[in-house]
Amino acid sequence: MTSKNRIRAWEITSESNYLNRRDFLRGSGIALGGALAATALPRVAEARPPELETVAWPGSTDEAPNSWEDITTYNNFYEFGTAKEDPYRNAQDFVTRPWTVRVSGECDRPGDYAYEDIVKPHTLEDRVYRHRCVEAWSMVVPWVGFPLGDLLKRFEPNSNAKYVAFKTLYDPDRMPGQRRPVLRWPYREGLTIEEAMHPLTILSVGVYGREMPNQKGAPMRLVVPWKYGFKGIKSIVEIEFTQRRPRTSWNMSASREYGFYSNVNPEVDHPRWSQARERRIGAGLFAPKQPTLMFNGYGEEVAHLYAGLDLRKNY
Ligand SMILES: Nc1nc2c(c(=O)[nH]1)N[C@H]1C(S)=C(S)[C@@H](COP(=O)(O)O)O[C@H]1N2
Ligand SMILES: [Mo]
Repeated sequence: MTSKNRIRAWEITSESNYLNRRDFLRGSGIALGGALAATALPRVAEARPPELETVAWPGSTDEAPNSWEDITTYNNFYEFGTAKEDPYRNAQDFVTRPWTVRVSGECDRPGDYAYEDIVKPHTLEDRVYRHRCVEAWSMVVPWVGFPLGDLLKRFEPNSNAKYVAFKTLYDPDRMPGQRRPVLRWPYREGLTIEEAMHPLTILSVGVYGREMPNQKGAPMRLVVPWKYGFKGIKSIVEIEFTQRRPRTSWNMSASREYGFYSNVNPEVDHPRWSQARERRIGAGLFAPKQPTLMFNGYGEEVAHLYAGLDLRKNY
């Protein structure tokens, strides 16, 4: 079934609440601060991205997704600024077509692939995942995507491919945050080949049944639900199969704080704060923090990937 002829859980819950709330606020002229902080942001010209044809993924969490507004106005995307609302403000005019991804390294089908070549052969699924940032906040996001492994297999990785490295676009004219050395650009991330092939790991091309909003990582980004959010590299232009473990941006800037694995782990604190609890964005100002789950709640599916590893050392 496609998105045209069925109602998805979030269509009856959060998105329509979101629309109603916006209409209500517009009608009444009330500006609510604090609890609805995002609503009080000065509006920028925001066009809703086009709808996509999708199917529901049976494994989605049944937690209520965050509103469209939460997931598109509270973001980390340092290429567009370091404040949470900067990507919403500064990425609206970012043009992501045409878009090319360079595939290289230990595989038999390297080359430059257009966005369409990458996405067209795959069935797009609505996958609602918990999303946990290392800053101890979390959301529930209705991603649109497909298993990254299904894509990677098309490039025919060889037996030397032990890791997969990703890079974000480097273009300071289009990504103004790159004019300052906040990170060493381009943003880089990496996974072991087993992590990259795991069926929960998706290449995401949208949220809420629509194409990816720019501030969320258009046109395509990684989503690894059992890892801290920073592993989810946005606006990918390079995929490389490597024999050696690739360097990653946050590890390069603060290796004591950000390891290669970055599995969500309530028992291993960030050196500067506890990781035992998290604040659910949108739960309201006075909502208590909730306990963080090992592997963000996906342990049954992924713990075997780390059998025998000391997770205190391999953070
Ligand atoms: N290219 C790029 N990817 C990135 C980031 C970034 O600054 N640049 N921030 C990361 C961090 S820290 C998080 S928590 C998630 C945030 O994703 P979201 O805005 O969809 O919540 O994106 C990750 N991917
Ligand atoms: Mo993050």
